[in-house]
Amino acid sequence: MNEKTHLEDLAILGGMPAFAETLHVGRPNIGDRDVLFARINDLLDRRWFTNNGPYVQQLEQRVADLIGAKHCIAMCNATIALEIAIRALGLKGEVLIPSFTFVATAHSLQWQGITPVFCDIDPISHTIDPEQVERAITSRTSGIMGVHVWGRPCNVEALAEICGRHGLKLLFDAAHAFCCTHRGRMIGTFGDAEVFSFHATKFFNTFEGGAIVTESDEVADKARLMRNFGFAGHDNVVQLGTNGKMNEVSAAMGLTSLESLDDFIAVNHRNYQQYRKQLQNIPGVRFLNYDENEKCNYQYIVLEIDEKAIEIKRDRLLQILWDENVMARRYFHPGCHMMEPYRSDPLYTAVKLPATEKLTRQILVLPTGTSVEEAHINAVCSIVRLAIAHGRELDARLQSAEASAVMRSAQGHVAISGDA
Ligand code: T4K
Repeated sequence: MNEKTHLEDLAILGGMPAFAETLHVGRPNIGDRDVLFARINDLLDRRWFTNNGPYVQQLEQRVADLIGAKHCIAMCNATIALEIAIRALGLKGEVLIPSFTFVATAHSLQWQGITPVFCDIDPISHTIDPEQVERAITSRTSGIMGVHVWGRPCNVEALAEICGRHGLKLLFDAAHAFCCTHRGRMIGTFGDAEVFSFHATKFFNTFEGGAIVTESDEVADKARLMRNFGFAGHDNVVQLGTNGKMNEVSAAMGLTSLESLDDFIAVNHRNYQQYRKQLQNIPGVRFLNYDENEKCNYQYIVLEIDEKAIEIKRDRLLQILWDENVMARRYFHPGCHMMEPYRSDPLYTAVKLPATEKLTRQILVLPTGTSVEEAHINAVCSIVRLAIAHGRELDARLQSAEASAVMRSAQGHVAISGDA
């Protein structure tokens, strides 16, 4: 793939796509294959595939040690882990959450008849705004679920203080924040419980997977029971439960990936610095920085495109990148409150979240991870820079091409109708 310097090079104007093979956001990182296959062979020999097997137990211990948390309960994915954490904490009624998050955060509540109450975010940190949270508390509120979006921590102190004052539970959706710190302390150790995602698209993955981490023996005990149908022993079901168990192949992947964690972070950090060098000084584009004094997984390369300051729309830029086979993403457009079932529910008609709605029109997430190389980043950045530098001309040319296409299709329609 080559860097692009002239408008005519762009695939959207007829040039060759920069990438023959599609470049994705969220390409999985893979540890040592031989070690993984050896582990899978072992579990096949053992014929112990799931139900709290030895690999799952090892993974839980290693994650708990890494985080410095008392308990880690591995799950089949983070969505089920959130649902179980919500029940184990006894949340009910209303729970305050951001709308600027992956829809699983909201669904995990709604799925079990709890009302997600959407609060706006702080436009700089992209995390839930404690002032909005405080204003949204009612007599039905039982808790707050903050989301450490992009692995950058919520304002945990302010949220904990509000929870303390109002007697609320504090849960964190830490899906993005494995191996990140806040003020030097590992994420996973805040609030009443936190939930990680180990989905394929996360920097550390178990194919599908997730975990609840907590300091509370009570929450951990409940979560373990709920993960396994409420079984407290053979034939002894002591409460309602579901199936949230992680299987042994996933745990084998997790144990193997843990051994390469530092390499994954080093590659992500290098990619992040390279992107930052090339994109941080473009007027109208805010490059999202990570605090170098904290540990971070650098899994998300995030741009905020200010459509008023540059003369090309975010969605146009997205379309240009897709035509180059760069599948950039606009997480978390359009915001949970604009998705079903929330959008059509009269409960949410009056919800106005200006900071969230503005941000969802601005975000562009670019590919990183161990499958992304220096030359890829140079090519992606050259496309972004070229499109932005010639925003007005590009937009005008594409608009006129689109208008001609509409005209041609309308004429074709008339001709066909005429034939008939
Ligand atoms: N809370 C938050 C804040 C979250 O971000 C998430 C998940 C959750 C909770 C729930 O966690 P889990 O229950 O999933 O453990 C993706 C992921 O599917 C989702 O896990 C993740 N957040 C979200 C941010 O991203 P989509 O809808 O973007 O998935 P999809 O299929 O479009 O894949 C994303 C990109 O990754 C594509 O460009 C292709 C690439 N990809 C994907 C897979 C699965 C690969 O290259 N290989 C793969 O195996 O949601």
